[in-house]
Amino acid sequence: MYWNERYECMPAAELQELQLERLQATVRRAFFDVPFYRRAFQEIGLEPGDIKSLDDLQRLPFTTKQDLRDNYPYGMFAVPMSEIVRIHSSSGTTGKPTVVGYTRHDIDVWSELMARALVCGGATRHDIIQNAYGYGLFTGGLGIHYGSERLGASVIPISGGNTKRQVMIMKDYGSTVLTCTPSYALHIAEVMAEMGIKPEEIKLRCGIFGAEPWSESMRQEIEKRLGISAVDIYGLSEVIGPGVGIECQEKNGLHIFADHFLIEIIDPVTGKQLPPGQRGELVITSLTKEALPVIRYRTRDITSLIPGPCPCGRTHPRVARFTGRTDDMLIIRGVNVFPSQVESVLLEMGGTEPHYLLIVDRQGSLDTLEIKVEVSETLFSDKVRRLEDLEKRLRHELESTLGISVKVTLVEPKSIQRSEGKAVRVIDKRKI
Ligand code: DLL
Repeated sequence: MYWNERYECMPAAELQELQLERLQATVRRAFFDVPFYRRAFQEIGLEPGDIKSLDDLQRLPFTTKQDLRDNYPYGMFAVPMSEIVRIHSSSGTTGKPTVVGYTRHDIDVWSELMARALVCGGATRHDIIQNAYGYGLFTGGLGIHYGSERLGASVIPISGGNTKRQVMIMKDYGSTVLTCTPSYALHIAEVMAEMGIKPEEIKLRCGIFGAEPWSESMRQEIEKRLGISAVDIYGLSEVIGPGVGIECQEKNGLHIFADHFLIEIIDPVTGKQLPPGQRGELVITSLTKEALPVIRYRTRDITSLIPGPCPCGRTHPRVARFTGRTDDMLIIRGVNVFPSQVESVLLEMGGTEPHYLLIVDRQGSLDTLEIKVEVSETLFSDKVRRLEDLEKRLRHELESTLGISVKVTLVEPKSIQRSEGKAVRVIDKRKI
């Protein structure tokens, strides 16, 4: 049930002591080995010795993605290049990608954390793990791969894409765990159904899905279609990659591995820490990273701390399912809209497929939101009346959830582009 019980279930006081010791070492390393941090600390008159308690974390300045970009590619590294054994980078959908580096020790810690994450998510060394996260600069593929090997499971390094082959291998090789983005899992399920293969004919029992936001209803949909139990895994390249946090079998929030990552939830506007239960931006400080220590890194990911202990026995803090990023929140006619809200409505209503696209545009001075959604095969061939009814019901439900008027366009099954990695859910024509 645990990979490393001593650390995963460490009593709170002991964990805090370890965190403080590691925080002080990280701050020292950042100050002495990264000119960017030294300058940032000196600007506010802060010295490493000033960090005397975990509360002093709040005295440290934030680090942003822009800081990494300004120091592109290697300027934030705390070790000489001769110590770097691996380079990855973030997906970089906007602007220059950020480049991250790992020492041999970093890779060792990452593999260990990934093994821990896989066990927490339900995998064992007896599993056959079909790893359909992309291998390459993206951290998903190699992160899961090294963790699976550390765990001692049998990993199939299939990477993303070639979906029919994914299904064939899943069936023939007897894969028991699938790792990929939730949107790709859904696509695999769809192709499996097209190939006439039923969930009972495969050995898959567990899915470890992340790298993009997904709703609780999407989990249920994927679980049903593949006949598995699915958990949510979180991470980001700037901090390490996958393995920052994951759900346990309780499926009630993601445990953040707090012996390696110190977390805060802040109000993204004021920068002040928020109490458990309140949604805000997740900020992470790495505690053991050598090559690229990050101090109070603003992830832009939105979540909240879940108060109280978890029945699984792990003492590490839990955060709620991510609702999106501060920068993928759409502001439409002054109202905040997250694509995940649309996803929940569509899945709860039924009659449609969980494939959708939000198209934001501007007519004159007025923002418009069109939601394209695929209807299910049976309904599509049905009477026009029923389609009109569905469209009306969807529009009503979406408008009351989002608080703005929307246009719903029902489109043919399989007409929205499928994802093999991170799904594109929004086209904002106002920015083009
Ligand atoms: O997506 C690392 C990863 C790989 C995580 C495999 C999980 C599984 P990046 O490409 O740097 O790294 O993108 C990181 O993806 O800041 C979030 O916005 C988003 N993200 C990652 N996991 C989740 C999740 C990898 N479980 C960015 N829920 C992060 C919601 C997620 N968003």
